[in-house]
Amino acid sequence: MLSDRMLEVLNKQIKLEGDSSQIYLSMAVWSENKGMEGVAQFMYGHADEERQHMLKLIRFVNERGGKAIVPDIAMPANEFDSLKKMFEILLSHEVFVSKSINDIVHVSLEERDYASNNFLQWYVSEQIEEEALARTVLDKINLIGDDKGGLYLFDNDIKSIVANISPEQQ
Ligand code: OFO
Repeated sequence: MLSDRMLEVLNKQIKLEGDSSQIYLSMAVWSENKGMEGVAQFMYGHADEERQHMLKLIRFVNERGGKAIVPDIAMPANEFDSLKKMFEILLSHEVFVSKSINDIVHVSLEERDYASNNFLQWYVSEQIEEEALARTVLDKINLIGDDKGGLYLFDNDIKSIVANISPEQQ
């Protein structure tokens, strides 16, 4: 059985994962409108991944006898100054999500809820990958700078990142 405190922080995280999905979806739309098909594909795929993160938490809360709260849909930013700016926002969002997961892990220890602690380890590892991926992509964008040819290749290359994301990671 989940404690009230544990239930509260898990439900907050459910909302955060739902918001993440919306953020990526908005970035997918922006990229598609700018003709960056590869980036759009990456973002659409990631929006689905975030929804899976939300669902995994929902199922866990219910399995532990709590009541998962399905969050409202908040409208994310839908205009970005540049591709670089968009990926900077993405990275800082993932850093924020990692911090939130760490805080929940901390609560699970304080509550002596080792089942939740064990479950949350998956999110801890996932966040390491999410942050690393965002950093890698941003590094590539910084390397490209204003080179249009480089941007074209980048848009193509990012499709292979989508293809390499294994189903277990989603
Ligand atoms: Fe759910 O990991 Fe990104 O936000």
